[in-house]
Amino acid sequence: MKHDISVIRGDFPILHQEVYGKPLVYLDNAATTQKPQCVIDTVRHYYEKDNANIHRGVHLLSERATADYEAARETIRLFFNAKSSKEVVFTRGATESINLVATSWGNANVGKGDEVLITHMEHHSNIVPWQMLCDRVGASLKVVPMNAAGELEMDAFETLLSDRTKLVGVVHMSNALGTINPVGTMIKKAHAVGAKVLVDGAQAAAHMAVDLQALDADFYVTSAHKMYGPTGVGVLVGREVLLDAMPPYQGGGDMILTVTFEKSQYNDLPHKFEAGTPNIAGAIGFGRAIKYIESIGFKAIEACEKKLLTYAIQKAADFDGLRQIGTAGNRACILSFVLDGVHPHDLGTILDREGVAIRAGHHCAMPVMQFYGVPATARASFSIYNTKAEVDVLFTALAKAQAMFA
Ligand code: C6P
Repeated sequence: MKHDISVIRGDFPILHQEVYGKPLVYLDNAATTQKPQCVIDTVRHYYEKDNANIHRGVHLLSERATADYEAARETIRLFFNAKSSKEVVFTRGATESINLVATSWGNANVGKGDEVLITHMEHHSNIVPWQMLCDRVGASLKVVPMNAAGELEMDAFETLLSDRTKLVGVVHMSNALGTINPVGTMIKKAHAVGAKVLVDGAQAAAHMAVDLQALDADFYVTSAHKMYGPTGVGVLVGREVLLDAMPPYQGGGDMILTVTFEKSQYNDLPHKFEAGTPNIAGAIGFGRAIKYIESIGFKAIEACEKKLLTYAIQKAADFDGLRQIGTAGNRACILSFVLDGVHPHDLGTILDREGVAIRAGHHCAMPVMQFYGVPATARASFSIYNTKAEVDVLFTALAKAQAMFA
């Protein structure tokens, strides 16, 4: 479909407001994207017409809620080209998905002397659960270094891989730098030494097509709220044979077939990993968000977002005193930077008064900040509804901030 910016902006009611008397320029999409009306309507419709618990009731509302929840799972399966809906586990989001794998798969498959290999540009969500696992079982955490541009050192990656490597955890697209990592190549090399691979797709999934069968990842995780969907819901897409062999992550309702005081028999996939009442409205809203992405198509999304990023990068290069943090050849949608003489937090506050929402901080990627020797960066992150005119507003506001601190 053609990317008609005015139609797309019209889909997002929140964008049409003023903050501090200025038109809102929302450039914090890596933190969370805004929601189109169709997603808002879907969640609202669920609560107005269908609200019931799933997989339990014999009444019509429960049947409708269950059918919509499972239909959302199928939509997500098709979107990621997973082999089976058994491979699509609803979670609270990318963070919970990684914790699930690190706990359930990790406890069963990683032991003393083994290694977990992650990269220097991981989000804390893809560092801390592995650190916790290594502490529990006596394994070591190894880190693939990156270069000054914010690209992984692939030679070092190959050197670090060995038959001790049990798992490689890698971010598909860095939230702090925008770098898109060569995950396909990394998966092949990791598999060659017998390691499994978890790809953190929290940022990537809204910006590029992900074909999990082609990619051959063992685990892929993401969050709906970065893909125009609701907060508090996401998925773990895992290889069926691995998920099947993994013990449950949490015990409770819906994840069992039978329970006696002596023993419980666990439910089939994917329900084995969905203990308790899930975020039903969220999952259904996630399915609708994916249909929304599909209605635009990644060809149009990538073309428009690339134009916008190229424009922003050029403006940044021409801006005196601005240092870009992360200049990888293959990157998407993120402009991370520091401005001479202005702390990123002050910058965030001044920009806010100009109507421009960015994120300032360490972006839950403290090792990236340590690498560049900065406490924080300012980060503008773009989405399908942003315009060049908004990028201009950002840079006008930056000039104002610079002048205030001069
Ligand atoms: N990054 C950002 O502003 P959750 O919180 O579970 O939805 O997603 C965690 C997560 C995992 N991996 C990556 C690459 C991420 O970017 C995030 C979330 C937000 O950059 C909030 S810190």
